[in-house]
Amino acid sequence: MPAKLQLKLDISIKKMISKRFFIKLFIIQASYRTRLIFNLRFLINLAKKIIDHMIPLVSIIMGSTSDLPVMEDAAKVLNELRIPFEMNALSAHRTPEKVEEFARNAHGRGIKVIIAGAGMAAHLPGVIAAFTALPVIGVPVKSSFDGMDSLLAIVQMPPGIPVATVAVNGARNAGILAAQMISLSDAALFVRLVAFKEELKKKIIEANEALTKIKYDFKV
Ligand code: C2R
Repeated sequence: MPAKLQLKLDISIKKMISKRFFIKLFIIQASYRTRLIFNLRFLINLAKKIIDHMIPLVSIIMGSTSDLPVMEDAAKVLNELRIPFEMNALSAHRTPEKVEEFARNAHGRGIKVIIAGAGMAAHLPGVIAAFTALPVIGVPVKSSFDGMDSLLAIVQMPPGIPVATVAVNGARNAGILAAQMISLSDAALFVRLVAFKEELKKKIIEANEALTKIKYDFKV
């Protein structure tokens, strides 16, 4: 084959190869781009779904909506700690079947901790604890006898069916305790709780500074 013809042939082959190479490269790049866009879209949609349909981890139950002024302290602290929760009124006395149904299904719905508050003959937390192996935190609500009736009804559980009882009207502590339980398997929440406790220290330091400014003749 004459040298000129050979040279032309070589050039056209090279051109063909480089064209093909670039086309292939373009196709590969395009497929990666679409895959990346697809993955991003998938992640954005997932995040939206999680935000829109948060699954509650804590269930706050109260014997009556008259307990709400106390029980909303639990809701407030769970909100501060960014823990999804639900809130409902149920009564072991007035709606016993509903209490059983709720307690039996709570674990299956993804609930990790139940906070149950009630006043007077406060059987609600104990009855819930009887139907589920989930941890139940009881909040004695003060409505009569300074809350002693509900405190004793909640705290004096028979062996085998514990209810972690907080102080009378101590719904905020119930919320914090629930968060601490959940943080055992949620490292980010544990970090938030450590920061939360640090804030409490600051409050006492500030309170002591304020106390030093109060003057009495005999205060040293
Ligand atoms: P109302 O204000 O509705 O009359 O209720 C409630 O928690 C509330 O503090 C008065 C009080 O009754 C309490 N209650 C219970 C239960 N159901 C309602 N202790 C229960 O099932 O234990």
